Amino acid sequence: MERTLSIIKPDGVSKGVIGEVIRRFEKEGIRIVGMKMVRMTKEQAKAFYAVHADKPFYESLTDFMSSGPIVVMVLEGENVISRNRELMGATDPAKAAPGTIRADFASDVEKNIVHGSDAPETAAKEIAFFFSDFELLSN
Ligand code: IDP
Ligand code: MG
Repeated sequence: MERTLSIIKPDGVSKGVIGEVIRRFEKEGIRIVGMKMVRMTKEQAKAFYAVHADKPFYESLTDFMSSGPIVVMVLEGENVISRNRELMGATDPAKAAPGTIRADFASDVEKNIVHGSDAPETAAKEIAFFFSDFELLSN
Protein backbone atom coordinates (compact mmCIF):
# COMPACT_ATOMS: atom_id res chain seq x y z
CA MET A 1 0.00 0.00 0.00
CA GLU A 2 1.35 3.37 -1.09
CA ARG A 3 0.48 7.03 -0.54
CA THR A 4 0.96 10.01 -2.83
CA LEU A 5 0.25 13.74 -2.80
CA SER A 6 -2.20 15.06 -5.36
CA ILE A 7 -2.84 18.76 -5.95
CA ILE A 8 -5.62 20.27 -8.04
CA LYS A 9 -3.78 23.44 -9.10
CA PRO A 10 -5.34 26.95 -9.25
CA ASP A 11 -6.33 26.43 -12.90
CA GLY A 12 -8.17 23.21 -12.04
CA VAL A 13 -10.08 24.96 -9.25
CA SER A 14 -10.97 27.97 -11.45
CA LYS A 15 -12.01 25.74 -14.37
CA GLY A 16 -14.43 23.90 -12.09
CA VAL A 17 -12.97 20.42 -12.45
CA ILE A 18 -12.41 19.57 -8.77
CA GLY A 19 -15.28 17.08 -8.82
CA GLU A 20 -14.22 15.56 -12.14
CA VAL A 21 -10.64 14.98 -10.95
CA ILE A 22 -11.84 13.39 -7.71
CA ARG A 23 -14.35 11.25 -9.65
CA ARG A 24 -11.49 9.81 -11.72
CA PHE A 25 -9.58 8.83 -8.57
CA GLU A 26 -12.66 7.26 -6.96
CA LYS A 27 -13.57 5.42 -10.17
CA GLU A 28 -10.12 3.80 -10.10
CA GLY A 29 -10.67 2.63 -6.53
CA ILE A 30 -8.08 5.06 -5.21
CA ARG A 31 -8.83 6.02 -1.60
CA ILE A 32 -8.63 9.62 -0.38
CA VAL A 33 -7.16 9.67 3.14
CA GLY A 34 -6.69 13.44 3.50
CA MET A 35 -8.08 16.50 1.73
CA LYS A 36 -8.23 20.29 2.12
CA MET A 37 -8.36 23.53 0.17
CA VAL A 38 -5.58 26.05 0.84
CA ARG A 39 -3.89 28.97 -0.85
CA MET A 40 -0.10 28.93 -0.82
CA THR A 41 1.94 32.05 -0.37
CA LYS A 42 4.66 32.73 -2.93
CA GLU A 43 7.22 31.63 -0.29
CA GLN A 44 5.38 28.36 0.32
CA ALA A 45 5.16 27.67 -3.41
CA LYS A 46 8.90 28.31 -3.74
CA ALA A 47 9.59 25.89 -0.89
CA PHE A 48 7.29 23.22 -2.32
CA TYR A 49 8.96 23.45 -5.74
CA ALA A 50 12.52 23.98 -4.40
CA VAL A 51 13.71 21.06 -6.56
CA HIS A 52 12.97 23.24 -9.61
CA ALA A 53 14.72 26.37 -8.25
CA ASP A 54 17.27 26.39 -11.09
CA LYS A 55 14.69 26.00 -13.87
CA PRO A 56 13.76 28.94 -16.11
CA PHE A 57 10.06 28.44 -15.24
CA TYR A 58 10.53 28.54 -11.43
CA GLU A 59 9.38 32.15 -10.93
CA SER A 60 6.39 31.80 -13.21
CA LEU A 61 5.43 28.40 -11.76
CA THR A 62 5.53 29.64 -8.18
CA ASP A 63 3.54 32.78 -9.13
CA PHE A 64 0.95 30.52 -10.70
CA MET A 65 0.82 28.06 -7.80
CA SER A 66 0.26 30.91 -5.32
CA SER A 67 -2.28 32.71 -7.53
CA GLY A 68 -5.38 31.06 -6.07
CA PRO A 69 -6.76 28.19 -4.01
CA ILE A 70 -5.63 24.61 -4.55
CA VAL A 71 -7.08 21.31 -3.38
CA VAL A 72 -4.49 19.05 -1.78
CA MET A 73 -5.20 15.36 -1.28
CA VAL A 74 -3.40 12.32 -0.01
CA LEU A 75 -4.27 9.30 -2.14
CA GLU A 76 -3.80 5.72 -1.00
CA GLY A 77 -3.72 2.46 -2.92
CA GLU A 78 -1.50 -0.15 -4.49
CA ASN A 79 1.06 1.51 -6.78
CA VAL A 80 -0.90 4.73 -6.38
CA ILE A 81 2.13 6.92 -7.23
CA SER A 82 2.39 5.55 -10.77
CA ARG A 83 -1.37 5.01 -11.15
CA ASN A 84 -1.96 8.69 -10.32
CA ARG A 85 0.78 9.74 -12.77
CA GLU A 86 -0.98 7.67 -15.47
CA LEU A 87 -4.34 9.30 -14.75
CA MET A 88 -2.64 12.74 -14.88
CA GLY A 89 -0.84 12.23 -18.21
CA ALA A 90 2.39 13.82 -19.38
CA THR A 91 3.48 17.22 -17.99
CA ASP A 92 2.86 18.87 -21.37
CA PRO A 93 -0.83 18.39 -22.23
CA ALA A 94 0.08 18.38 -25.93
CA LYS A 95 2.01 15.16 -25.24
CA ALA A 96 -0.44 13.67 -22.74
CA ALA A 97 -2.30 10.50 -23.74
CA PRO A 98 -5.96 10.93 -24.71
CA GLY A 99 -8.35 10.55 -21.80
CA THR A 100 -5.84 11.69 -19.18
CA ILE A 101 -6.64 14.62 -16.88
CA ARG A 102 -4.04 16.88 -18.49
CA ALA A 103 -5.03 15.97 -22.06
CA ASP A 104 -8.67 16.67 -21.24
CA PHE A 105 -8.35 19.89 -19.21
CA ALA A 106 -4.86 21.48 -19.23
CA SER A 107 -4.17 24.60 -21.27
CA ASP A 108 -0.34 24.50 -21.33
CA VAL A 109 2.77 22.87 -19.86
CA GLU A 110 2.67 25.15 -16.78
CA LYS A 111 -1.07 25.37 -16.14
CA ASN A 112 -1.59 21.63 -16.25
CA ILE A 113 -4.39 21.13 -13.68
CA VAL A 114 -2.76 18.59 -11.35
CA HIS A 115 0.37 17.72 -9.43
CA GLY A 116 1.33 14.19 -8.39
CA SER A 117 4.36 12.97 -6.45
CA ASP A 118 6.86 11.04 -8.57
CA ALA A 119 8.46 8.59 -6.09
CA PRO A 120 7.96 7.23 -2.54
CA GLU A 121 10.58 9.62 -1.04
CA THR A 122 9.10 12.72 -2.67
CA ALA A 123 5.59 11.56 -1.76
CA ALA A 124 6.53 11.33 1.93
CA LYS A 125 8.13 14.79 1.85
CA GLU A 126 5.24 16.39 -0.05
CA ILE A 127 2.58 14.82 2.19
CA ALA A 128 4.39 16.13 5.28
CA PHE A 129 4.58 19.59 3.65
CA PHE A 130 0.78 19.92 3.75
CA PHE A 131 -0.57 17.46 6.32
CA SER A 132 -0.01 16.52 9.94
CA ASP A 133 -0.68 12.90 11.00
CA PHE A 134 -3.85 14.12 12.71
CA GLU A 135 -5.28 15.19 9.34
CA LEU A 136 -4.79 11.79 7.68
CA LEU A 137 -6.97 8.72 8.11
CA SER A 138 -5.03 5.92 9.74
CA ASN A 139 -7.13 2.95 8.59
P1 IDP B 1 5.26 17.02 -13.28
O1 IDP B 1 4.28 17.96 -12.61
O2 IDP B 1 4.63 16.30 -14.44
O3 IDP B 1 5.95 16.10 -12.31
P2 IDP B 1 7.76 18.53 -13.37
O4 IDP B 1 8.80 18.38 -14.41
O5 IDP B 1 8.04 18.00 -12.01
O6 IDP B 1 6.39 17.93 -13.97
O7 IDP B 1 7.46 20.09 -13.28
C1 IDP B 1 6.68 20.60 -12.22
C2 IDP B 1 5.69 21.58 -12.77
O8 IDP B 1 6.40 22.70 -13.34
C3 IDP B 1 4.82 21.07 -13.92
O9 IDP B 1 3.69 20.34 -13.50
C4 IDP B 1 4.42 22.36 -14.60
O10 IDP B 1 3.37 23.04 -13.89
C5 IDP B 1 5.71 23.19 -14.49
N1 IDP B 1 6.58 23.01 -15.66
C6 IDP B 1 7.30 21.93 -16.00
N2 IDP B 1 7.99 22.12 -17.14
C7 IDP B 1 7.67 23.39 -17.55
C8 IDP B 1 8.06 24.18 -18.67
O11 IDP B 1 8.83 23.76 -19.54
N3 IDP B 1 7.52 25.44 -18.75
C9 IDP B 1 6.66 25.93 -17.80
N4 IDP B 1 6.28 25.21 -16.72
C10 IDP B 1 6.77 23.95 -16.60
MG1 MG C 1 7.25 16.55 -10.76
